[in-house]
Amino acid sequence: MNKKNTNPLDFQTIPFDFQEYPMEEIRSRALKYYHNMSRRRTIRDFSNREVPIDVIENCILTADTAPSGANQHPWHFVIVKDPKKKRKIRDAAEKEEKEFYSTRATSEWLEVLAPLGTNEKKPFLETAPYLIAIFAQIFGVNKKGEKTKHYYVNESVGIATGILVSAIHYSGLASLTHTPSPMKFLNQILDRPDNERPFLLLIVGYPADDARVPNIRRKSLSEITTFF
Ligand code: IYR
Repeated sequence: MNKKNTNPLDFQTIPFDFQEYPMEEIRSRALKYYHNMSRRRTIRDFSNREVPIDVIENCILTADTAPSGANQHPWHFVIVKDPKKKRKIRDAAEKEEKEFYSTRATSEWLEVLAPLGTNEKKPFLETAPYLIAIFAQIFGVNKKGEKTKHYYVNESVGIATGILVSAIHYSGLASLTHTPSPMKFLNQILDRPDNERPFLLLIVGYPADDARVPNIRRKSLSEITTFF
């Protein structure tokens, strides 16, 4: 029989199944992962080539392994394949983007976007096989219908999204992190409740055969780090 728990901090634990590798292997895994992730690019020219749903499902299960504040998993993923829904999302997003590019964006903002060649046209919202709308649950709702507090929502959903982007790339597909702004229209089109705020729209699929990407560079280690 288990000892009775009298200490409130003595919550139930299970042994940790840590996978230990020899140091040479750790080195080589770190380098290989880096080389693999270096090949990831955000693409905007998508093919309409099909992607099996089980691949998407496994990438989402991978995203759900993300750490989250108080282990609350404050995220919800809506996977959109239905052409009618995609059309509605494209129409709404292009309406907002038109506003953004013609009036809302500051000239300073447009200047930094110029090298990326983005504009208000978002054909990929219909071309790509899947859109994944990621929602952040800014608060929870318990069984009695009462609001419950969620902690570190942005950090948690940001990490889950990063893991999702990485899983999609590792699987051999491409993605685009798209943030039409504002994107509240996603709640209405995708029938999500008020406690969920659209966080990001991820476009997933294969690149078009003639896809091109901006000629940008990544930063060097010394530009992004300080060691003590
Ligand atoms: N949401 C717009 C603008 C845009 C903003 C940033 I910051 C980008 O890195 C890319 C685009 C759009 O999707 O076109």
